[in-house]
Amino acid sequence: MQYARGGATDREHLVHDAVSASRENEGQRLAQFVQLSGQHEAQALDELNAGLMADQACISPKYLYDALGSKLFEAICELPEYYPTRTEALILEQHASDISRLVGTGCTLIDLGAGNCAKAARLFSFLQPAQYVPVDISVDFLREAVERLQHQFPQIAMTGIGMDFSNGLALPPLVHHHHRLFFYPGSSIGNFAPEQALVFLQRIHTACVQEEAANGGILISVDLVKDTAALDAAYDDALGVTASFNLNLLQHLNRLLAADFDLRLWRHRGFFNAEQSRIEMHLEACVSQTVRWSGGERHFAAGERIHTESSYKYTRQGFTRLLAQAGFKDMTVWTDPQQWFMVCHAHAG
Ligand code: AVJ
Repeated sequence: MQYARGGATDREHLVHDAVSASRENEGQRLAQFVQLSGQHEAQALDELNAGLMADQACISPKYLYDALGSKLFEAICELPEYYPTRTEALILEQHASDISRLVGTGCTLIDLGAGNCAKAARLFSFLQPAQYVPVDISVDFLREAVERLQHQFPQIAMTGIGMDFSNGLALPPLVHHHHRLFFYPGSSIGNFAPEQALVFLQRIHTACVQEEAANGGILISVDLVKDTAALDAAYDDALGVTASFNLNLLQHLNRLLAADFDLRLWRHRGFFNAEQSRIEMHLEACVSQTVRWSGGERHFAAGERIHTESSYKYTRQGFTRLLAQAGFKDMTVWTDPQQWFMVCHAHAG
């Protein structure tokens, strides 16, 4: 299969770089794929550089998801300690008919952070979307998943979009306005601090009602506050998969920045910070060392950390309040019997 490859451009906003479709299997429905460049490459490098040089070094969690990182995250989802994935799957399975009654059929299903697209695929038979629009930063990973899925569901028009939506949600015109359902599963909204989560939800709300489109809504999952031991275990598993996922970020930086991080000199930290109601992931220097990369260098003392992820945990009330503040109405909430995780549907108009 051949694709036109769109690289980063130096235009200011999200630019429609490349639309492409599979040429194999003429006569069969072809998945479209659009790659959007949200940031100058140089700007991204500046951001990484600034993060590494900050008093408290930090790197955005989006850098966890190179091709290997996306696979390691899939492995995390299989871990006994990592309850969110299976709990969400149970909730979605149990309430799929309720969801389809609220949403109706024929929607434009926009899947934010689609990854392997498995969660949305399980809803297809219930929702019968007219268009499926998986969006993910991990472009090659997504492209493969969409191709596979299009063969499986030839009746659904599929438009894969490779983009970083953390700074804006400018979708290309190929994405229908009619009856949009934004599906934001996995509790990924937790990567935003609550103030930023509100801004992001407002952007989704705007994207639902644009062009006077009717019937817009959101189907979103949130991880709930629970006892600390369960949270700690979920982000520091016995097998060390989360540790590998976190450490792989350094490997990604080595490639992006021509850095010389020695992965054996760093260790994973993952724990619940109750005051901030968030999981924090850090990479901690095991020994004093100097790291060099193209454009900078830094000395790290033993025990010094790079903050790589925050994953905010909400209460049911706290999160529905946020949705209401963003303009959403008619909330329906489903949880598991332990109330560890929640899935929420709300209408935009
Ligand atoms: C994909 C952001 C929802 O916060 O639980 C899993 C990422 N990090 N284990 C989460 C993650 C470590 C995950 N989200």
